[in-house]
Amino acid sequence: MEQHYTACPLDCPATCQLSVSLNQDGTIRNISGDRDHPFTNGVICKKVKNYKDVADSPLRLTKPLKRVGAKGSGKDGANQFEEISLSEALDILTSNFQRIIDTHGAEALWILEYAGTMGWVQRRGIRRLCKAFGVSDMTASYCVAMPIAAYLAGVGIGRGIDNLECYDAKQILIWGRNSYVTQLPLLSHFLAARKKNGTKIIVIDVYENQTAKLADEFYCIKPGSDGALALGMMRIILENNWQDDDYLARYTDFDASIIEAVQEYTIEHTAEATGLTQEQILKLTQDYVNEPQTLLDLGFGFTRRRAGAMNMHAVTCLPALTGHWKHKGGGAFWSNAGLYGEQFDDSILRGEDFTNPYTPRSLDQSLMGKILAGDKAALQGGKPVYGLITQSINPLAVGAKTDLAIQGFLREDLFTCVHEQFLTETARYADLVIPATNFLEHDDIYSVGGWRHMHVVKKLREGPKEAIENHELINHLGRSLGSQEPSFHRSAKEQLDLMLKASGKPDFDTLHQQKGYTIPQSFEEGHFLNGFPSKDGLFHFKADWSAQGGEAEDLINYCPSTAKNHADLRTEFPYYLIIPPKEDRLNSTFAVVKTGDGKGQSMPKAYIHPDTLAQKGVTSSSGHIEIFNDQATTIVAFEAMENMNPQTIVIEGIFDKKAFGNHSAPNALVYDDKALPAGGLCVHDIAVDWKLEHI
Ligand SMILES: Nc1nc2c(c(=O)[nH]1)N[C@H]1C(S)=C(S)[C@@H](COP(=O)(O)OP(=O)(O)OC[C@H]3O[C@@H](n4cnc5c(=O)[nH]c(N)nc54)[C@H](O)[C@@H]3O)O[C@H]1N2
Ligand SMILES: Nc1nc2c(c(=O)[nH]1)N[C@H]1C(S)=C(S)[C@@H](COP(=O)(O)OP(=O)(O)OC[C@H]3O[C@@H](n4cnc5c(=O)[nH]c(N)nc54)[C@H](O)[C@@H]3O)O[C@H]1N2
Ligand SMILES: [Mo]
Repeated sequence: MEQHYTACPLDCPATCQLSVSLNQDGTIRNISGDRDHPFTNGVICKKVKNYKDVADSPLRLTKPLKRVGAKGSGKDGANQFEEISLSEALDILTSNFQRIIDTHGAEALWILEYAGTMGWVQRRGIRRLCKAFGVSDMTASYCVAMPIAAYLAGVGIGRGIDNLECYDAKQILIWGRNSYVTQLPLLSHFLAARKKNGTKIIVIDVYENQTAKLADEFYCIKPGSDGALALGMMRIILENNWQDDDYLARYTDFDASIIEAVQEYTIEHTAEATGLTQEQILKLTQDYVNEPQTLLDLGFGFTRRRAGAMNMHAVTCLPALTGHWKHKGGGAFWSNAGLYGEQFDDSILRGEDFTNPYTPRSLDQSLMGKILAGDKAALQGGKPVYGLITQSINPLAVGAKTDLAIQGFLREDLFTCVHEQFLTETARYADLVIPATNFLEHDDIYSVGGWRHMHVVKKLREGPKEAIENHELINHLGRSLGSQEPSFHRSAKEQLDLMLKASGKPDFDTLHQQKGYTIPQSFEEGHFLNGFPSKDGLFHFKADWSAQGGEAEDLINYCPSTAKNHADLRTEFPYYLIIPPKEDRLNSTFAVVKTGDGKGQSMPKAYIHPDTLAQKGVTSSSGHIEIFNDQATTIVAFEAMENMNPQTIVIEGIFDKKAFGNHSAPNALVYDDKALPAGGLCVHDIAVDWKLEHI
């Protein structure tokens, strides 16, 4: 059986290199992790091993759908549809977009894209509409806005050490990342390092997640207290003179003002803020200081909150203070997103090379509910949105305030086109649904966020006859709306070839032949030993938040002592709800086949501390609870969990709304208040109350 080289298109930092065999009819026979790839190393997660359940699902959309009847007149208050041909669908799309441009101007159209496919050309090409016509652009903020702000403020770029240095590390500190669930190949390297070298694995989280269960030590802290913990550790380090003065002088902007700033974080105050004991804080600090070869593996998880960027910045100060960056296996890693920006110039994919390109406003995806509701600030004082096209995103399931966003889609004066593989929650509310190809059915390149490799993969089979790839749909729209740009006549592969050439890299076929491109990185570059990639070459303890999107007045310069969680600002809802990823699904991608109502399927479940249950007189360790705040109410089964922060409730995974009966899905409880300094989706910063539900 022929094994084909391809890559996982899903939004996980591992971005595994896959070996796929197909049946004669093109359906998937087998998927495995490619052993040739040093980072994938033959390991893939169970869900992608079974990805054929999604990629070849009978639920796959094969025909375009047009809304019939009034908006919201279908089952469950969504729309009703009839099947139409692809050419009719393309005509409807063009005529509606043209009508809106003629009536309101192109600014009244908006694009939305995100993480359904991480392929560069299929994902980024939609932005050509903004450059060619002035269609409103989208600010991608969901999970990247906070960590990127933190990295730009301190390190100067979003990249870090080579994760495979875990084999040189003596200790790995996994901070706010659930690697077992969210990036299994990396964790399997960590576990192999432990087996081989006795490397110690420490986890800092707010509940005993599956990664914490495998760790040697687990520190369970209060949500949002990571900044306080880091500053408390810094105070102990400075008090004991454990800092690396030479390193600080040569590589950082450290001065006496930092010593002054951390004084507030006495061990008593830090214990109070984090919920840890003083002994724990001291031990963690000593263990960190005594082992320069400590790899800090920083997750998105602890940044998904109002002050998440500041908390992450404070944590990145630790290896700078101790000089751990200098050592093999030492330093920190969150993502290598910035490395690809240095290596590949994607401006051709985005249409930035167009003649007289427009620079339209860019509306924040995390504010979709407000934007569709006509909120002036969210619209940046510009036109309301009258037309929308989405690709590779399911915003009515994954965003904030999803009930409000659904109301937006139901607006009579809004035209929505959803380009999708499935009739998702968002597609169900669209005026027009166009079937999309999947990763086996188009060419693309995929960057490995967790390492330093670009996969370059070719289409392996044809998609459904009436499906169209993202790139070709945008090509069609560009041409039919009258653009003369040659870009709208090029294939995905031609676009990629031009991009690779502009980036000084071999062409698509050559790179495909050699199974992608591993970015060379020296020890010095990975560890910033020639200086940090900031303007002055220094690591910044003193963050200039105003350069990262503003609102500096809300923050003190370099420490988050004034910054609170959104949840702390709503005292009438005293519990913290966090809604992180779950092992058997990836964002909303598997929710279409794992609906939570089938036999043997995983169901949404809330983990809650027995003391919290006791606060409301609940003595059973399972049952159902209603969880609510001022935005929405959801209902889920609960299970008591001892090893978690007592004020916290955890619901893992994104499920179809139907799994919550007549109630809202948990994302409806997510606020769209601004995360500092540059926005983002605060899925782990939700204030709620709860009560027992008798069903
Ligand atoms: N409760 C909760 N909500 C969250 C999060 C959380 O942890 N908890 N995490 C947030 C984060 S970090 C992220 S990144 C977002 C991700 O949310 P999204 O960006 O919406 O990502 P997915 O749900 O993976 O995929 C969206 C859709 O893309 C479609 N798709 C896949 N490939 C293609 C393609 O080639 N073309 C087209 N047209 N469509 C395609 C899939 O069918 C899928 O329905 O969710 C956020 N929402
Ligand atoms: N199986 C699976 N894998 C995924 C995804 C998925 O949906 N399913 N989504 C993918 C995407 S888009 C992304 S962005 C990544 C995200 O992956 P991660 O970086 O792992 O982020 P999360 O899973 O959101 O959160 C990780 C941990 O942070 C913890 N946490 C929450 N608040 C705090 C806090 O204040 N302090 C500390 N210390 N910890 C806290 C949560 O309890 C959770 O255990 O995963 C990717 N991988
Ligand atoms: Mo994400």
